[in-house]
Amino acid sequence: MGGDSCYRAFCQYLVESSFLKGIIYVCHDILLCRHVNNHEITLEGLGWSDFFNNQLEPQDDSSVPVRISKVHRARLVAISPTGSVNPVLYAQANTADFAVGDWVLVDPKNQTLQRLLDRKTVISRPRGGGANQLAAANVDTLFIVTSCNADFNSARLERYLAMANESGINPVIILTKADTAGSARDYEQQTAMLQRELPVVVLDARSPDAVASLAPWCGWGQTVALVGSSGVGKSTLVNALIGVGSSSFQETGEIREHDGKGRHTTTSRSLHAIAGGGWVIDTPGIRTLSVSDVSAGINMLFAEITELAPHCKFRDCTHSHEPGCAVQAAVAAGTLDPERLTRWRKLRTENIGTQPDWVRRDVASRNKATSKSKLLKRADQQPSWLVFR
Ligand SMILES: Nc1nc2c(ncn2[C@@H]2O[C@H](COP(=O)(O)OP(=O)(O)OP(=O)(O)O)[C@@H](O)[C@H]2O)c(=O)[nH]1
Ligand SMILES: [Mg+2]
Ligand SMILES: [Zn+2]
Repeated sequence: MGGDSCYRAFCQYLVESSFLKGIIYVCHDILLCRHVNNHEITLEGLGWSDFFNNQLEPQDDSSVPVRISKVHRARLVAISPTGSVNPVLYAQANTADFAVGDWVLVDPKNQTLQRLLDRKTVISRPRGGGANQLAAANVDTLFIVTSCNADFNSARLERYLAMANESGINPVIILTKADTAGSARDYEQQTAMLQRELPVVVLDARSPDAVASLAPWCGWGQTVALVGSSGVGKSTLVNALIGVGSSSFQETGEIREHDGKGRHTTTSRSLHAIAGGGWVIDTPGIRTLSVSDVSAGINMLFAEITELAPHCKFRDCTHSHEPGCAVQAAVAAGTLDPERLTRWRKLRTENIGTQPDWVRRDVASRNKATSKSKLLKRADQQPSWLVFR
């Protein structure tokens, strides 16, 4: 091999090698953190608001806020208006206590992490042993993604909706792969009936129009997160939002031919700048979703049942066999879908079943007002309102 071809082979190796890609990604992270599409990053643009500002104490004067963009096993990566930061964990801190999207205070001299600020919203999942695995924090809009194919499942979408409602995150259902479905309109109609005033977007995630369809929820200071099964197109949408040529490009994977399921291509959560403004969190595909402690979210999701319940003869009516049941009467009159009632019962039973014993006992003995916040305050614990299994 002559010198020239040796040189070309070496260049080819550099271009293809993961070593070089790694260097490019690191450089990109550093550059990206100062500018997004030539716009200077500001705290407010990153999602900072009065909610966080009001948590600052006089002793925080020497600290600066940064936003977590990646949580690795042993280290955190964060974004700040002055660049990329690797917060140094204090002795007792564990990376599992932090979520992508969290705001933390660091000492600007040595990047030592000072403290975690309270979250506006959070999505979490139990890891077993009572501990929760955090999926994302401080999310404004949850894009619940499913495809116009065998992945579509009303009961699963209702679970995501209950979880978003409970956390105060604005839900939007994204129906991908409209290009492969004969009747995307049918999927859209079924979805729109799941909750009042529910925004539903039908799209081909690979099409250039996808970004415009999602624009109403993305923008300066806004954070959106994508959740859904593996293979529905979450990372494809992230890539569309962050823009062509971005090196924080997410890997996507073909779905399996025999059953149409994804291959769990994305394995960690990450925060990315949207080309048109705002931030997007990509998450790994979820296999099965169970709920826990989402009573208020279920009531909002099934508003038509919630509103009928006070008209039942018995205050603790289960809407199954009781005389004078307004909900059963609505089913008989054809104004309430019996399948909705079945799904409501299943979700509610599961939700009550996963609550701690002390909550169930308090709910059963209806002695006095036992609002959820009072119960939680008493037990001095945060709700685990979402269970992924
Ligand atoms: N035809 C079509 N294919 C799509 C669409 N959206 C995504 N795909 C394809 O579906 C496959 C899976 O897409 P991904 O973006 O990797 O899916 P994901 O939800 O991120 O999957 P995980 O990372 O495994 O959770 C890829 O081959 C995409 O090109 C769409 O709207 N139409
Ligand atoms: Mg993915
Ligand atoms: Zn009833």
